[in-house]
Amino acid sequence: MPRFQVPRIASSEITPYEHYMERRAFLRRIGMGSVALAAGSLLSPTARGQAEDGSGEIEKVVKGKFALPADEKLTPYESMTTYGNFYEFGPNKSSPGKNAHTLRTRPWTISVEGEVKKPTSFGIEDILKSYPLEERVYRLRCVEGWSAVIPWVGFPLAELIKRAEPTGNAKYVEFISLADPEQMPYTRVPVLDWPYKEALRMDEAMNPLALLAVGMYGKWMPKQNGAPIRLVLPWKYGFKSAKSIVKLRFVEKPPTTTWMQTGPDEYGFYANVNPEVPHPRWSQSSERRLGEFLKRKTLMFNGYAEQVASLYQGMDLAKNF
Ligand SMILES: Nc1nc2c(c(=O)[nH]1)N[C@H]1C(S)=C(S)[C@@H](COP(=O)(O)O)O[C@H]1N2
Ligand SMILES: [Mo]
Repeated sequence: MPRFQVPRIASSEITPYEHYMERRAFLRRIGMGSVALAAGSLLSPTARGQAEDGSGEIEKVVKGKFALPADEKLTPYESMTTYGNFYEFGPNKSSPGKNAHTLRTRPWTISVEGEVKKPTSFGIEDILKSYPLEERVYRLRCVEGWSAVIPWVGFPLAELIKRAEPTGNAKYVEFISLADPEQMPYTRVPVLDWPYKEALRMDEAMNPLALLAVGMYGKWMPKQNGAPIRLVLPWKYGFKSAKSIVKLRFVEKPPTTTWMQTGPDEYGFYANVNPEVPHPRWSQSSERRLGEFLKRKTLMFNGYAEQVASLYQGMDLAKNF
């Protein structure tokens, strides 16, 4: 993964979380939520499950138990939709924001296969009807050294896995992204080995922090951020959080993921955020939050040690990076 410069965004552009929540509550009261939040778009608030991506406020979001970390501010929506990685749409941080509009997210089917009692598939609409959505403010840290704080909207991955009824042989779960050359121009080029694949050990996948996200900032997921459904694993480097997922496969053997295949010495299976284990080409001890000037120290497990450290007890994290 090449390394790029993090753009500097004036701190005056960052909305403090309380202001953001107040503004949203206010806009909702006056019935203008989606208008104002869609940055000028004149769409009326869309019914749940009928939304277009990146537009329309999501109704009925429960405020989750994960609030904004103390002393931290939300990353501006504008930065999160114009800066990021989604290699199916191009090699630069600005590519997804420019190119992802060709992604078609309806109809969208997710299949569940492998070590499950009954392989099945369901549409995104079924998913949106089946799981209550909650908001969780999570840090995200990219392996390249930039980070962000984002209010995601989604539901626990564990809930979907429970309903899939994995067999006793299911030790890992793979997440496979869409790779359609007609919609994703860079899947015609061997930038990576398509489709994009990620995986978790079952106990990691069942951890309550692991989220399947369908929106952010109170709105449906923008295409460039992985619409209509993506992973969010806040204790791991950003590349583990696969976007635009079309398949979950339960398997017995440890799977090879896209980035392990691309650079086995640089990207491990676990990819836990760890300031003590440097990437072979750069340190992981500090990070620059999008919109901030000074670097801050990177926290073990990105600050989520309390929730996840027990998963890795007894493992040598310098070897299992
Ligand atoms: N399918 C797919 N998922 C992906 C990627 C990608 O290139 N393709 N990039 C990953 C990386 S490296 C990061 S840092 C995050 C960025 O997500 P964001 O743009 O929403 O911050 O998405 C991850 N998920
Ligand atoms: Mo990343």
